[in-house]
Amino acid sequence: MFNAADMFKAFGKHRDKAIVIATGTSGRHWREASTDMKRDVALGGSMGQTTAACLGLALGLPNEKVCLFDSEGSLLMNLGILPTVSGKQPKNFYHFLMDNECYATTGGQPVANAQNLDWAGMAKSAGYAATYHFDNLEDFASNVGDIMKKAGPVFVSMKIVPEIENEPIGRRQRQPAGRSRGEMIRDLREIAGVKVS
Ligand SMILES: Cc1ncc(C[n+]2csc(CCOP(=O)(O)OP(=O)(O)O)c2C)c(N)n1
Ligand SMILES: [Mg+2]
Repeated sequence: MFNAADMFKAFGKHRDKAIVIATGTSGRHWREASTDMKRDVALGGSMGQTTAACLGLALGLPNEKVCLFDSEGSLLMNLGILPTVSGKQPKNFYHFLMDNECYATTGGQPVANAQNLDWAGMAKSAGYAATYHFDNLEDFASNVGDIMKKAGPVFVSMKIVPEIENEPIGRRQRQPAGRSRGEMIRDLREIAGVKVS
């Protein structure tokens, strides 16, 4: 397993102009690593829906690379999205999975059979163009540059150290406010070249 913060630092060197969506407990570390906030899209707590939303972004913005940092509990809620992605073969879609083997946000409840799931294998048999699995930072860091040059849909499974939240939600330290939804949509429209009069 490796830390999300280190993983994001390594990825950030190869991000270039990609649009990045980081979800799950560990997704917050992307904020420290990102150097282009205008190309970061926040999807908040849309558990089970993030992968489909990002497929939509990739299909709608075919000239932009779309990188999703997904979480395994969320992906499990909508596993049928894997063949849906493959059926569309979006060349610009990079699907990273931060597999921490638990539902960290809600207290660390175990994900069923987490130690034995072969996520890259599932993506491969669903029809992704390229699939990878990493359980240490060194291998990830030395391969991520080449991965970002591959034609998608690419799936990258990573074993990530869980950062379990045990405080009741109301007592948790609030994350500093990022951009508002309106600002995010304005930036996406600019990227897409959509003019609003
Ligand atoms: C539809 C739905 N069900 C339940 C929740 C509550 N919930 C928020 S995060 C979370 C756990 C998410 O686990 P995972 O996707 O593995 O991300 P992690 O917390 O491990 O980073 C749950 C159950 C939710 N937000 N939406
Ligand atoms: Mg998880």
